[in-house]
Amino acid sequence: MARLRLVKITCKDEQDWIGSDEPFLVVGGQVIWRAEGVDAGESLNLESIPESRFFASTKVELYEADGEVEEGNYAVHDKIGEWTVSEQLVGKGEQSLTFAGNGAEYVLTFFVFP
Ligand SMILES: [Ca+2]
Ligand SMILES: [Ca+2]
Repeated sequence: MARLRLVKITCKDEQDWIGSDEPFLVVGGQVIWRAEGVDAGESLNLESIPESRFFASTKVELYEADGEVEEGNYAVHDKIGEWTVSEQLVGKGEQSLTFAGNGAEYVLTFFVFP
């Protein structure tokens, strides 16, 4: 068992060409965070999100919403990227992953605790 604790997400490049982004994060198939009005250069604090517990590994996906977000039906939105986070990162300190796709780039910072 491991715990994924998110720290922050930074938008380096927006996905939407006009206006701001509405990014959302999916961990283990569930939306755990979403935001509106995100612009390039912004960094958002994620420390209030409850930790996600997982065995062995969990999938972390980042999308940019165009319209309503329906649980389990994420493919209609713009996928920025996905990573698999494994328990091997336990005790390795603060980690960051870059999600880049569909013209966007975001960096997610997190810890994996035992
Ligand atoms: Ca979009
Ligand atoms: Ca959008």
